[in-house]
Amino acid sequence: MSAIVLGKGDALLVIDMQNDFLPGGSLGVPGGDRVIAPVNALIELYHGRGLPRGLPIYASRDWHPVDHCSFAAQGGPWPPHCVAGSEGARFSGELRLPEDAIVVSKADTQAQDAYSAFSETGLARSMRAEGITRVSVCGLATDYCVLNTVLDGIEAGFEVLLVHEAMRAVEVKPGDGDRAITRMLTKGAVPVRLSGGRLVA
Ligand code: VGL
Ligand code: ZN
Repeated sequence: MSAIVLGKGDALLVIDMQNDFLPGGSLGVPGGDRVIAPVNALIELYHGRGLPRGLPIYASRDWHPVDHCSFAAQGGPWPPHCVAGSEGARFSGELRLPEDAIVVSKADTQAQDAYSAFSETGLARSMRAEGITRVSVCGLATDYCVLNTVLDGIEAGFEVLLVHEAMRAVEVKPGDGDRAITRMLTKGAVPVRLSGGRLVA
C-alpha cells in the first residue's frame, strides 16, 4: 500500500453525477447514490484546504437534445435521459462541486452519442493546456461513460487513477461492471482507493 502524493499535474474528473443516473432518475444506476459520499470525499481531497492551492476538478454531464439518437423513440437503446436544461440533467444536489469546477457537456447534438468525456469536447486539449498529466476518474456509469472516458484518457496519454468505490455500473448484462473494470486495468488504469482521506494505490 502506497500513498499517492497529489500535486501539480493532478486533476479529478467526475463523470455524469446527474439526477437521471441516480435512483429515481429515468436511467437510475442501482446504488448510484452510494457513490456520492466517496465522490464528495475526492472533491474535498483535490479541492480541499489541505493543499496550498486547489487542484482542478472537471465534471462531465450528458447533455442531450429532446430527440437525441440514443433515446428509444429514435431507435436508440435508452429511455429519454439528461435532456439539456432539465431537472434530470442537473448534477445531484448532494454533490459538493466547487464553483470553479470545469463543466464538460457531451453528446449535445441530435445525431451524436458520446460515452466518453473526451469525445468532441476539447477536454484533452484543455487538460494539457493546464499541465495535467494524471487524472482520477469517478462517477457513473462504470460500464458506459466511465469506461469510455478512461480508455480515451489513456489513449490521449494521461495517467488514469481508477477510484473503484466511487463508481457504479448500470449492468444491462450482469457482470458488465466487472468486465469494464478489467478492461480499464488491462489498458493501464491504476486502481486506487480512499483511505484516511488520502488516495492509496
Ligand atoms: C450513460 C447511458 C446513456 C453514462 C450515458 O453516463 O454512463 N449511460 N448515456
Ligand atoms: Zn446519454
